[in-house]
Amino acid sequence: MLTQTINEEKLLAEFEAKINAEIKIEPKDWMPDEYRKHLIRQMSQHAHSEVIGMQPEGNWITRAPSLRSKKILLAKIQDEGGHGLYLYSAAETLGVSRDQFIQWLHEGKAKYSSVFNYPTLNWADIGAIGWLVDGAAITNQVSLQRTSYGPYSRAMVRICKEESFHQRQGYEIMWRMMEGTVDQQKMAQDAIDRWWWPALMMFGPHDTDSPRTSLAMKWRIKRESNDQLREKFINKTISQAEIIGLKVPDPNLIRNEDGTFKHGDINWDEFWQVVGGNGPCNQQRLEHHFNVHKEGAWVRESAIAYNIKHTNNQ
Ligand code: BYC
Repeated sequence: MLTQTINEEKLLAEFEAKINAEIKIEPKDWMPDEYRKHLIRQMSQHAHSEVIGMQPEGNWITRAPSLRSKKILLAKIQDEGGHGLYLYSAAETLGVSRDQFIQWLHEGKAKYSSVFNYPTLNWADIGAIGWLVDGAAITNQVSLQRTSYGPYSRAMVRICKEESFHQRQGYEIMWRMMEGTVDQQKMAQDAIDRWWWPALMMFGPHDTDSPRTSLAMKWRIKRESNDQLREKFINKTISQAEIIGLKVPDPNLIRNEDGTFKHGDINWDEFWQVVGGNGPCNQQRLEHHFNVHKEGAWVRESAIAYNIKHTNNQ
């Protein structure tokens, strides 16, 4: 027993020394159970967010206002599906199967980002998602490129490249609408009014109310805290809004002397309601995923059958 404890202490010290030296932890390396569990939870939730996040945008593929905008939207949504796949694969290196991740999602045991439980009511919402939701996501993901777990970090490098295109295409939609008719300008303002606060909530609770942050920062899973990232996001986004004539819906926003901003109070009751399954679209999103997953079973079975046949013939 004593030998086992000494051995574990030695392994933990080696693990932490690697992290402090910025050496990535790889799947076959020893890691504390808590580190593995945190990653399984965060990475699978991240993967689910990418895949569930396809739904609010998918709603507008048939109604995109031009062939160009339809092609861009289709490509973007496909990218999100791809991000989900990289992330599920990276999370599987921690010893949990993709089937298990999906089952946890369907049973309500795994979360996905709160922001995808809001509806997309008009075309400007597609602009707002790209600009604000992808903009918030990329702020977090740039930081996660330096996460201590190798497969997660490498998935983030690739995802960030695509995400920056997503952010720009969303901003372009908003900018075009602000150059358009008064009705189009109103639609754009209405979209930012509805998406601003959910985008700020994506970063999670304030640091003082975030139970997971302290260990995640110690082991460099998270490199910046929820509040630090949220501040980065508002500081870059508010000037982008001003350039095209949009206003963020925050009457208590403070402009600091150094040009940075302090946002007003976030409605945390709304956040926890949405996280707890009671947002406007939670039920719809999960039901849709469940049904499509069930209907798509034959595709997975055929792929496995093809793979077995192909391998046997080699
Ligand atoms: N929504 O202690 P905390 C995309 C939960 S998709 C729901 O701060 P942590 C895109 C949290 O899980 C990219 N739940 O936790 C796709 C925890 O509950 P559990 C989305 C949230 O993990 C398609 C509890 O609250 N990005 O770009 O240290 C179209 C306490 O929180 C949320 C990611 O998924 C939330 N917003 O920090 C367009 C990023 N916030 O699990 C775009 C990856 C908190 O203990 N994830 N909770 O029951 C992360 O970076 C971190 O997990 C978080 C939370 C910052 C979200």
